[in-house]
Amino acid sequence: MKKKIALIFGVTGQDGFYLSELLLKKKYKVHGVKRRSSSVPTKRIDKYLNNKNFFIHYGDITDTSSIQNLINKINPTEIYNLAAQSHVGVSFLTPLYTANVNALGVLSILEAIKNTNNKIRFYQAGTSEMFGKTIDKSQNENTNFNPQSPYGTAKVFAHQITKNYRDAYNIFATNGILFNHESPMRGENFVTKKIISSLVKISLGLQKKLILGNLYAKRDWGHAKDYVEAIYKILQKNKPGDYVISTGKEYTIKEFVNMTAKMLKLKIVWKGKGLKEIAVNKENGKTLISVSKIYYRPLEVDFLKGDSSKAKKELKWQSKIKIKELINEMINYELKNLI
Ligand code: NAP
Ligand code: G4F
Repeated sequence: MKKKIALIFGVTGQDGFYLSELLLKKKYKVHGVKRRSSSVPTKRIDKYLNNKNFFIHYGDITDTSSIQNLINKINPTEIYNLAAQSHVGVSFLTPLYTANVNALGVLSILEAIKNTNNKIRFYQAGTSEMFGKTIDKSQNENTNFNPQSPYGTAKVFAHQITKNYRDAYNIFATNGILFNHESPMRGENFVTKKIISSLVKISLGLQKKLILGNLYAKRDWGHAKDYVEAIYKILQKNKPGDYVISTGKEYTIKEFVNMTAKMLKLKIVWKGKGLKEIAVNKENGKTLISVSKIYYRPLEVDFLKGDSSKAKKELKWQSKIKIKELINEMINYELKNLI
């Protein structure tokens, strides 16, 4: 049988790392797109660079010509669009840029598919941030979108335009609606990675303090390795569709801190309220964690908890890795990299 060919935009990111691993195991030829950067952007995917089925190309989803040229050259069976300015907080500081990449970039890929080969299957990396401020206690494919950031708003456009190209041009265009997923490969400025890497250093005496923003937002955190399996399954269905991918469990940021501290045997006690809230070391009274306004966002998504019943039924997918296993793996990765 002819090898399937995948083209991944966003291959250098967290999900790009795990998706490449999965597709290479499934004997795909994997083509990934990296952006030009002044430093080496392929740190995460270094280990694939010598694989004879892995190919890397320069490109950018805001550059329509580069997308069109890559599709013409590679003629992929499947395109996975993981590329995005993926930080919600940063999207308030760079709203036009975020819209350009996260909304128009997606339209450029869809246009290129339409004009080249409308048999190419397409996955768009949608997000629970599209639900934003919601009244539904848990969110599924029928929950209304009410995004609270330039990031979420741009992703709603991407979601809708993907559906639009599916219906108008009969393209196998699909949307994942993925809730937060983390791993040792997570970017440094997302809250889970920041908490774990700081508390590991604090526990070893290598850092004095961790400063966070809103401790009371709730998130539904899964493992990226589980979630790329769902992404793959979405593209293997007979019909294109949209799927919520989540664990169905939610925790506050403070609960995440407490779980991490406990695993590191760091004894902390919380004191105070609001911007004055702190966590002190129970043994010596020193402040280990405090709160600063600089990490608050102009608007917050207070809670997110997914309902993945559709994915369970139609994709036979379920999140496997539990939150404590995820934290444990992330802690061990940090420790290994400090030694
Ligand atoms: P990530 O680690 O931030 O990776 C984003 C990737 O997009 C990187 O490879 C980045 O390249 C690339 N990129 C950014 N702008 C680009 C552009 N203009 N052209 C081409 N590539 C560009 O994000 P992730 O956690 O892997 O997430 C993957 C996708 O899923 C993103 O679209 C994100 O919005 C979405 N998502 C993530 C989550 C989550 O919890 N992780 C949940 C829902 C949805 P550089 O390495 O050069 O920066
Ligand atoms: O880790 P976060 O930055 O992730 P956020 O905003 O939920 O977005 C992530 O998940 C989305 C899926 O729902 C993705 F679409 C998106 O690409 C990204 O992967 O923040 C999580 C929560 C927020 O409520 C934030 O206000 O943690 C709160 N928080 C508190 N202190 C902090 C901090 N967030 C960050 N990044 N840094 C802090 O110091």
